[in-house]
Amino acid sequence: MKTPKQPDTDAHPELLRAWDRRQFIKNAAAGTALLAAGGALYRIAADDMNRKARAETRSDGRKRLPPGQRVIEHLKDMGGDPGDGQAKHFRLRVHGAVKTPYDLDYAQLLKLPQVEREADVHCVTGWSNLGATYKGVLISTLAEKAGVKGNVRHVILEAEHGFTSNIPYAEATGDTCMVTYRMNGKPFSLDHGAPARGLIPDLYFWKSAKWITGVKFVVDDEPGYWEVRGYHNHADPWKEERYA
Ligand SMILES: Nc1nc2c(c(=O)[nH]1)N[C@H]1C(S)=C(S)[C@@H](COP(=O)(O)O)O[C@H]1N2
Ligand SMILES: [Mo]
Repeated sequence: MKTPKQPDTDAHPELLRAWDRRQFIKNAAAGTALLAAGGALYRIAADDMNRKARAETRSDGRKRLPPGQRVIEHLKDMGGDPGDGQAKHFRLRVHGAVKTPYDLDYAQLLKLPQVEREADVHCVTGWSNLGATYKGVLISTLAEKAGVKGNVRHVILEAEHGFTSNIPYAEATGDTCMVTYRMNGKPFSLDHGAPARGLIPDLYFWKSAKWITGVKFVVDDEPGYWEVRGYHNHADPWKEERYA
């Protein structure tokens, strides 16, 4: 990899401030400033973020950055069909092969045990967002309260307008998988799933249903919206399980 070179700040004095790395990475990732004058700078800063991430190893021994991914500083809006985004209309149905199905409104969701987890997310289109803090209720907490039957093997996240995603039960009940309503202390914007979304960080991000309306525990798998449209049923980023 090439060593970053300081830009010609005599010719482009406006780049001086941007050369401060933190400031620059922020601007570059927001896609705002400097692209015209600073195309080269943009690449340098991105190289730097990616080099750092590629050198890191997770506590589970996997590389921080899965193959074929590059780091960006914010979630990109990947679209989808939103609900109205309002907490007062939120209902989460917890159901399926369980002893006690139940509905939660937003206040009831907040009364369950809350967790905060730092997580990396990886979009199948090639971007990753690293180290954001998500707050919410673990899917394992929802499962426990429902009394999941012994033969359950899959979890279906359900969202507004019929979107679904399917996750193996053992993975969906992992320590970072949750229904989340805060990212870095802030509510999600409507584009990103307000008032609450699923979060399954260790599978490609399409599994993380925005505008979540239900968590269903099932015995037999039910491939979801993207899974029946050519995407991989499992979606492990470290195995590049992108397409079926
Ligand atoms: N309800 C719903 N959730 C969804 C989607 C969708 O279309 N509808 N798209 C998925 C995809 S393909 C991705 S990559 C992520 C993107 O989340 P973001 O827009 O917050 O980055 O949401 C996932 N969750
Ligand atoms: Mo996606």
